[in-house]
Amino acid sequence: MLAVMKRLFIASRGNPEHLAQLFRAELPDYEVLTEQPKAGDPKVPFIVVGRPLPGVIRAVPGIKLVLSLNAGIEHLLASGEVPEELPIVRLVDEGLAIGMAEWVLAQALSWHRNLFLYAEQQQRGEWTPQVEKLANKRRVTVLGAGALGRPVAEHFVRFGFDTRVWARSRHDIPGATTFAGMDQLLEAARGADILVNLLPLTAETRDIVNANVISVLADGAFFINGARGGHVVDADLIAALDSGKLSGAALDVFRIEPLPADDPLWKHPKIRLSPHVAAPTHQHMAVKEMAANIRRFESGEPVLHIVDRHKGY
Ligand code: NDP
Ligand code: OXD
Repeated sequence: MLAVMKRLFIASRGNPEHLAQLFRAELPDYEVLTEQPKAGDPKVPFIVVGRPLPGVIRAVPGIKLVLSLNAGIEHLLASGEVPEELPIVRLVDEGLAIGMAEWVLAQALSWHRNLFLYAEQQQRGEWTPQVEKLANKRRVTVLGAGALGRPVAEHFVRFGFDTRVWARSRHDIPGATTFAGMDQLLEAARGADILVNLLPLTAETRDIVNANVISVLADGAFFINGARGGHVVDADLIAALDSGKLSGAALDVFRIEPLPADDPLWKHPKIRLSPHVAAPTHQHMAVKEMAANIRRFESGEPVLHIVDRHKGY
């Protein structure tokens, strides 16, 4: 057991009191602070952050571990607010995985079974049945095989889709065909009827969904983005929707959030938007995961889900 001070600071921009109560229930032996600790105060080894204000993390005396309230931590890395030597723990929990799977599958199945099309037909009072295919006649490619990509791919397999998964390293996902590395990106995406993006935003993955990748998809494919807006070259996406190369897109994330009122994505007839809600953080579940990691740190066990700064995720 390491001799760590049992103090935790929640640096949430909103009202941190609810989170503090949850932490107090999980870690009853801890002092949970919601006011910024200062130099000279007793040490506070743990900080829980969403999007911290400048200087907040560095001002915490004796800080040892930064626990992110988000799965994606590119904003923390880009901000320069977390000193190089300080480990960052990303949020990985079942709530996020279930939420993302629900959102992605809802979009994919709605497109696959022409529900978007029938909703438009209903507006016109039109009765035009489409040729309905079964899932095993559709190919899905999932970009990312991590905490969110893997369970999503497993759901596609369960439904019977011809499922392909692309990641940095090779994964074994029963029922799916897997691909690894930039050299195999186009092979993984080739002929896909549905492309799902669940990558982290890094220097390597920024702009990865571009005209090149879209060109190898099946004609009339559907694109689903639950990861980050910076993965997509919006001009290429719009051009592909306008030309019919893509028949539609479901977007939950954008380069600028909230999406500016004049952004063409708002009004595009083939785009379905949601306001970054695919996999919201369920605080009671997230707190359990974070508390378990704090206990691991305390007892000298390896902390889970530490960000690899070199890889950027
Ligand atoms: P993980 O870090 O668990 O998984 C990332 C996956 O991407 C891994 O399989 C990794 O490969 C792969 N990958 C990373 N870089 C590359 C690369 N250069 N080439 C190929 N594959 C790569 O992330 P999560 O699954 O937890 O989250 C994915 C993203 O979802 C988050 O970063 C966040 O942006 C977004 N998100 C969105 C939410 C929303 O509400 N819309 C909510 C939560 C997260 P490997 O396995 O080989 O390392
Ligand atoms: C996350 C998110 O990364 O909300 O957790 O997108």
